[in-house]
Amino acid sequence: MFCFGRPLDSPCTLALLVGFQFAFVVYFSLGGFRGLVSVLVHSADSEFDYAHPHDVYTNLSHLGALLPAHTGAPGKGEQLKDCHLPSPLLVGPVSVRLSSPLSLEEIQEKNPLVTLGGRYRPPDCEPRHHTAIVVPYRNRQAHLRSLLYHLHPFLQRQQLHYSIYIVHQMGNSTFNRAKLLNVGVREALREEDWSCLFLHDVDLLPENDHNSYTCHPKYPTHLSVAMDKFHYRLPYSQYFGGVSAVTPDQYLRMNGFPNQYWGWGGEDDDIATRVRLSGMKMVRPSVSVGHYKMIKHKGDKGNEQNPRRFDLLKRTRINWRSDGLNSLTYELLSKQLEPLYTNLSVNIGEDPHHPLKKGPPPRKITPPPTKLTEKAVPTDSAQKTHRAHGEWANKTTGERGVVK
Ligand code: UD2
Ligand code: MN
Repeated sequence: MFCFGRPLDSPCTLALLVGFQFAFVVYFSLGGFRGLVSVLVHSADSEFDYAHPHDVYTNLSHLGALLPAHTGAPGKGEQLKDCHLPSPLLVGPVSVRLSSPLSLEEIQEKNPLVTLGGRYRPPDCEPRHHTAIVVPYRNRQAHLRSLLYHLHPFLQRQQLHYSIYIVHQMGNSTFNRAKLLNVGVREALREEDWSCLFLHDVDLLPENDHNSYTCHPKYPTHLSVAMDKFHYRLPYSQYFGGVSAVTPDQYLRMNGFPNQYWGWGGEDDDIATRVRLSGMKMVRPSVSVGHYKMIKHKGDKGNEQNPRRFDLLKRTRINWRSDGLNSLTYELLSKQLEPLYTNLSVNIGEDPHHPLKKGPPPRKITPPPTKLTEKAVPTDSAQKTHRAHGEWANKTTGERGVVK
């Protein structure tokens, strides 16, 4: 108002122009509207003091005293009360050990209530949530130890019934994260009626135990919204990488995850698109809660960038009904109940486009769990015809198998 009616080259108009320019630069350098909102929300939300985190084993020592009762014969007529909501054991921000993880034996000693296969149930109350943590894995020993050291006490403080499944891709074929997740979900559900399935990178450590490892009843959840790697901001709105969670029903509805992404990248965006195409949306915790640290690492041998990912992503709309849970083939080589996790060693075959590809894909198909019934998997009519004869053929990869 002060400047109205003044010539364009007046100092006041120039100051306004410079001011606007500065505001634009700040706006875009923060990543537009979303970035601005996240910064404002972040600074307004001072409820958590990340500068003074708690030790990740805080509040758990008293549980050790309950050990004899915990290991005693179950069902002695005495019914446990439902666990309190929210868990009284939560502390908020927890510190993360990024270097020199303890040995597996030392981690085991720190977690006396974790039973064979990496399973846990609160000893003093009836859990309200049943969560399977599924980790795609190959050749990341040190990261795995960091994850186990950190995640076991984290989940115990949330008073969950949980189990950790490491889905170990055997052999030297190109890594396939999404296919390993499909295998992990299927094997986990064969074992137990989990209400929530967590899809968890091995190198991501949650920094706030208010970030609940439970599922939203209607929609898939993306949890790793604020990572140190991305300066504690969401990199883009459809981002679904890192740590996410689905119920078995949501998983069925989106026909699981794609099997065709060999190598690094693209599969997380495909999964995000499946969520949308199957009529769902994704939900997230707030930026102030969804804090994670990623252990720094270089790219792995056998997980080079997938040059086909952009082409594949263009075809998610066409492929999602035929590529996923309903076209999954693999061979379960072994299942070992380790003290801190269940190890699933699997042969998931080879990238059919790899120049050095040899041999056919694995033929043996493990029977699906009762919960993963075919009728809930979206199909097109051509697929139905194949499966009417108890046989399916994946039109895209040519993989064949028998549905039991
Ligand atoms: C990003 C995503 C990740 C995934 C990936 C692309 C984040 C935090 N994570 O991770 O979810 O979408 O991009 O594929 O943005 N792994 C092994 N051994 C290997 C290779 C991979 O165990 O040789 C597993 C492990 O669990 C790892 C995950 O696959 O955390 C993702 O691979 P990455 O960590 O190399 O990729 P990154 O950090 O770019
Ligand atoms: Mn990583």
